[in-house]
Amino acid sequence: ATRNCQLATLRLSEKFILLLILSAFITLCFGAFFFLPDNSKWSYMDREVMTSTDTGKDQQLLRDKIRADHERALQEAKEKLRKSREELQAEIQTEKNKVMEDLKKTNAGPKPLPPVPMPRVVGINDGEPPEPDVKEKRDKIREMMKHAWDSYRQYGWGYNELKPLAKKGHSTNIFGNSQLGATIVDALDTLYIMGLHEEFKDGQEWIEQNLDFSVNAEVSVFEVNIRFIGGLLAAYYLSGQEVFKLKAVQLAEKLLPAFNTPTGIPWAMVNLKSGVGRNWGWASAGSSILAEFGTLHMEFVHLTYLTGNPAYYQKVMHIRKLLAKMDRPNGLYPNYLNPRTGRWGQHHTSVGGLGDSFYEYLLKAWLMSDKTDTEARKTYDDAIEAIERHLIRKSNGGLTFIGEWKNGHLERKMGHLACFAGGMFALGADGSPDDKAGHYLQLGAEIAHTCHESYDRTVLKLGPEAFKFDSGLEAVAVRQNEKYYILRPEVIETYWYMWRFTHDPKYRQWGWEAAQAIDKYCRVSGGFSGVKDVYSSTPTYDDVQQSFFLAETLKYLYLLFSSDDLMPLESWVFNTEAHPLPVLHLGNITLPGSEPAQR
Ligand code: DMJ
Repeated sequence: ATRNCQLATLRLSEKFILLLILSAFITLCFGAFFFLPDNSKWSYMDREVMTSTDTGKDQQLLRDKIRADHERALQEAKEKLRKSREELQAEIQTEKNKVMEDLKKTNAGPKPLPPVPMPRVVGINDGEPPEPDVKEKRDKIREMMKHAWDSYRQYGWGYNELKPLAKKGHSTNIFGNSQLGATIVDALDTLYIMGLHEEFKDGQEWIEQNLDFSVNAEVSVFEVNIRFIGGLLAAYYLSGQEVFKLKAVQLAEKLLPAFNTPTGIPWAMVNLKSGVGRNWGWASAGSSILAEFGTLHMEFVHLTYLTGNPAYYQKVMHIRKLLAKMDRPNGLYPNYLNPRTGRWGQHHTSVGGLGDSFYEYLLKAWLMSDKTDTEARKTYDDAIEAIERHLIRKSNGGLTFIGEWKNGHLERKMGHLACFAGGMFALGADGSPDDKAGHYLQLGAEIAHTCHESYDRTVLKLGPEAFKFDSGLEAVAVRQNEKYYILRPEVIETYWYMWRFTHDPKYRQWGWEAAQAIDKYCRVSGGFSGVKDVYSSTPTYDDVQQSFFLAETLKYLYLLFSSDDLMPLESWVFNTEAHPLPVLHLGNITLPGSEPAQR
């Protein structure tokens, strides 16, 4: 065995030596080819080429090309070798950057959206009233908008809001710690409707270049939806500029993780970067808020319409279905719902803060669907009936008010926010059951009157945040922390709807009173500010110009002094931040994911 092994080893080493000789020979041949003078090589190749073709001209061209390529490659190599190490490194870096840029363009670029027919967009220009005195008022409102915008442009540009006294940017926790230019997005459609096109273009440019939602910020899902998605969609429908649609969709995608809860009821807040959601610490037992998770429908239906992605529609319909299955104390919807357990939190019902726009969006879902979403209409009618029975009362002085229901007890207090309901009742009058259209229009008028009283009974002629109907008090605030006015729109919003449905001149009169009071007491050189006490003749300012002042308050005032053909209510439905979205003729269109729900 040992001998055999030795023989095998010997045979192996012989083989190895033979292999070595062979490879040395091959290397020699190659070397000879490369080290031979150029001429001898080319003549060999020429011969080869000549024998394989007959056309001498073509062969010459081919030879020239090969020669030129060879020369160029040699030249490039020489130049590279002459370059310093730094130059070479810089070149490599430039190449790398280019590759990265190309990669970014292909990966992170906005996904193209499917083309969908543009809904009918009518009445978006002009609206000049025939009466010269009304036109004058309208011009004044446009001037106020200019002052609010220009001040923000000068002192707060890119920040969410403006501090008009400190003359610098401002933000609140609803936008996380981000600077998302909330005022720009919120104001765009008002600028457009007022014909302030230069300002609109300026805002559009900022959005194109700066609005980026890949930020580590924990934002309010509701606020971002109504102000940003609503604002961007309205700007898109009015101007037709694709950028607004793309930004709205990018943002909406970032909100979707908020729905990852055991019930599908979204968290109040979501981190735009991580997608982690949570609820407000102050909300009853970790609950989500009715007016927040119930105020997504309009924007989300439009998102599904524009993207073809059924997810948005399905999310909001899931919320609706879940609510429909739940027991409601006295037929009322409590403001708090736990997204983990799917159970109501504290039994507190209000048409003001925490509840308000949930009811508004039921009605508007029906209007926005060209009145085909009858499920939404029915839910609205039932909810309003319960509200009328349990929350709406007449004061001793004859003022109709909407109180708040707290664990079986009616608190005779109405918030400024609840004043929007006058407009909602009027808007929902047509189409209400049992021929109650007249009744709801009347109810709208009574709420408008009460809210006007809450303004008229103050020193500044501006309404307090909340007012009572108790112990001889009628429509006045009692507690110091309820006496402020922060440029809110709700009362003016109701005046506008009432004006559209009745043309009673008192609504224009009341709107003008409010506009004058705002101009007199809230205007400062750096914009408009909220005031801390509407009962004090020497106003102290809160130093915030809220973005909704430009989105809503000034827009509703402007529309109040315009003719009805501007933004006709048959074609447009205003979201809760006054961003107009066109009616979708859902009788003729099937939304992706909507098939069973529409029947
Ligand atoms: C706005 O952001 C919206 O109208 C919302 O529905 C509640 N109120 C504020 C303005 O007061």
